[in-house]
Amino acid sequence: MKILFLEIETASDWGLASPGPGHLAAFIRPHGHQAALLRVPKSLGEGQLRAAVAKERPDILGLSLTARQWPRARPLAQALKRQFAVPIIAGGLQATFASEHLLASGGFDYACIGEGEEALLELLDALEHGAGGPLPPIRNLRRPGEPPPSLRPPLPDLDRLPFVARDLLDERHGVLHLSTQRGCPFPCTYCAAGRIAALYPNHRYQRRRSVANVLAELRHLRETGPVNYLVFLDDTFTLNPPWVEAFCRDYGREFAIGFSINARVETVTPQLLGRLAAAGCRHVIYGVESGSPRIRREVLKRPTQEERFLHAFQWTRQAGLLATANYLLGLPGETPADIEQTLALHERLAPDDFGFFVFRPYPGTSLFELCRAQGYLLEGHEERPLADDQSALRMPDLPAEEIASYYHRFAELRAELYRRRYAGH
Ligand code: B12
Repeated sequence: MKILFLEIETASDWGLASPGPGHLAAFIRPHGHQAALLRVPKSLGEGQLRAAVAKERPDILGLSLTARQWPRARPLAQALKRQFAVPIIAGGLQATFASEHLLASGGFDYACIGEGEEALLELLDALEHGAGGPLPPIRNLRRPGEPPPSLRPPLPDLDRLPFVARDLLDERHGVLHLSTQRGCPFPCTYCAAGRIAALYPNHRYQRRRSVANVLAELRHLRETGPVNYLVFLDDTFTLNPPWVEAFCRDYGREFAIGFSINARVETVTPQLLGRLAAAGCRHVIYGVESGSPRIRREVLKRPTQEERFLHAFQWTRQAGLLATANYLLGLPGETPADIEQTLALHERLAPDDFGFFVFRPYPGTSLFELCRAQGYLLEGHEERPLADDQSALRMPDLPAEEIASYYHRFAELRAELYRRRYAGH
């Protein structure tokens, strides 16, 4: 069977394609199935898409979806369903946490809930060997009009998985992306990553590859093509300090390739940052999210002290690493005074760079439920493609126009930072 994954693009070009299909392709190929990926940029019209899909002659179409991709994926899947007599399956967080809504759209035959490797393989095998009649139920796969399926346990040992099928990732310039773990143990209310574990109440979702397995992939990559820089995609790379120290020791001995990680300020120490820097780490990205202690504590469930942020940024710079801060704007219950506190914290942190994002409630998260309960969600919000500065919420104390104007203020601050840095004023 041949599965064609469609990468539904939402911005002009994100660079990297979704890694999910790369993991699935690596898993199914040794069983005799084929996988390819077709990027669907915004400029590709419906007719061109039809022609490109037809040329690939797939037996099944697969879409990996985040909330942001859904508004564009929905009409495209509906159109493809009318044109092609092949099943269409969606996976990823949108399919996992909004499966009923997704299947009710009429564009999809299956929604994959949670990890997809074994479920997709079982489906492809069943399609190949079935006589075209109805298929038996497959764990993790939900069909239209059916209740949620039972889930198989998470894959017990990540070291036993094949390395990601990198031909599907569309990486450029020798900048390669790696995951060393699945799952994040923190209960942040805005993030779906932490909610995945709750799908598996009787199993441990948090798993990490061994250092040896990660290094084996890197050796293989070095032999296969250029490796100029590594980006670790793990939500929090700095979990489990003994693992990180072992990685730094072994990686540092063998590789001289710079890399970036995501971290949480509570998980770093000057010692750990020093080890990371010595091993080749160049850049640490921290989620700061809000400068308001009330918002951090009550809304985000991240009761980090301001001092901790200041220390972590200081230690990061002292270790010779670039520190990036990410902020969220327009959180439920936020007031202009809270965002002013974010601006004030930003000034004190003085990060080397920063990202700023208008908060979007993602299905599966507790903030999504809170927004619904408070009546903050705009009518038809799921289907609405929103510009970067647009909020999906209508809140009495923080109008959407004010959120947009704070977004532009952050954009101006960033432009100013770069002007100061490179133009000297
Ligand atoms: C790499 C990455 C990116 C890359 C590429 C992703 C892309 N093209 O969409 C880049 C840098 C481009 C990116 C951008 C953004 N990202 Co991003 N990104 C990630 C990250 C760090 C890793 C994804 C990954 O490798 N997962 C590992 C694989 C194995 O897991 P998986 O994708 O869930 O796949 C498994 C299952 O879901 C399932 N599955 C997945 N797809 C499919 C398809 C089929 C057919 C089947 C059967 C099964 C299946 O099987 C897979 C294997 O078990 C995740 C965080 C995370 N930990 O997942 C965030 C994450 C996906 N991103 C997120 C966000 C918010 C964004 C941005 C909006 C950021 C921003 N503000 O600009 C943009 C928008 C992306 C977009 N396309 O619209 C959110 C999505 C939240 C949501 N519910 O929608 C996440 C979860 C981060 C977070 N915790 O908030 N991102």
